[in-house]
Amino acid sequence: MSLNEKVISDAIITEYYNKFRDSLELDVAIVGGGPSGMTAGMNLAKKGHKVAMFERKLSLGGGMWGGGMTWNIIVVQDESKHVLEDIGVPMKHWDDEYWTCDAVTATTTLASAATIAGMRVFNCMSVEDVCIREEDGQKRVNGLVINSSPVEIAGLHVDPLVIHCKHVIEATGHDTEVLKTLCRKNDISLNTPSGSIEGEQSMWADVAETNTVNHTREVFPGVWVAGMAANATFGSYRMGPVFGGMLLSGEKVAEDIHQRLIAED
Ligand code: 48F
Repeated sequence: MSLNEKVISDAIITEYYNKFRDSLELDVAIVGGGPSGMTAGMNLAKKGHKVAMFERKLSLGGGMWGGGMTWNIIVVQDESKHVLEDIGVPMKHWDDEYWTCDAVTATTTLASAATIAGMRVFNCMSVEDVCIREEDGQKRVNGLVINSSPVEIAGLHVDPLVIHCKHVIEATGHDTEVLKTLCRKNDISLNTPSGSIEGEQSMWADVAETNTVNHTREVFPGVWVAGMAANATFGSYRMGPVFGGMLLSGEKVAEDIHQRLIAED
């Protein structure tokens, strides 16, 4: 049998088109494929929700590949190790409440578990804005404005496309890109002490890990923060190369949105 290039192209075009078209209306759109976004996507997909992830880079994983300073070992605490253990990542006990694992195994296994659970991935796709609506004087985000990352990187003047969703998870990490755009372009107030993004403080791992989970919540109608974005939004400290808070934040946002979706049904 000889291979036919046209058939191969047809397979790619048709399958991608079908996936994209079927994702124009989502339950949950996740921006950013770091540990918090991937954990959230995996759990939402496991609960049967229609969830897609938009990631600027070609690969999922965010800051997870490089452990600390490119030394590719992940450290997590007792209370979060189940997230990786449950999907088959071998964990090694280090000391007291600390566990380690291989960063590449953790990143690839989490990405794999999320996609096999049903999370759709649109990698090489940058979120440049949100879609906003006003009803009865209340504004709400109901979608994402997306563009191909090569278009963004080349600085080409090409208009984006839009997908609609019931909820957005802002998981873009330290930069809180989605929220920054939302605040810059709209006369709105976030559900934070100042009404704006508080901004990240310097390193204090112990406090930051707990705060990351506590600050994982809806900060504007339709927009939830998770991972480092939750930390930065509420002005907490950075925690550096310990990943438990990211995983637990992903779990929490998935559970909270799951409950909301059930209530809204
Ligand atoms: O930063 P990142 O890994 O997010 P996270 O889940 O985890 C943070 C940790 O990696 C680490 C840490 C651990 O203790 O502090 O930093 O909070 O991943 C964020 C992802 O979002 C993508 C970016 O490429 C990265 O993979 N991203 C950022 N802005 C956009 C985006 C955007 N506008 N559109 C699409 N993807």
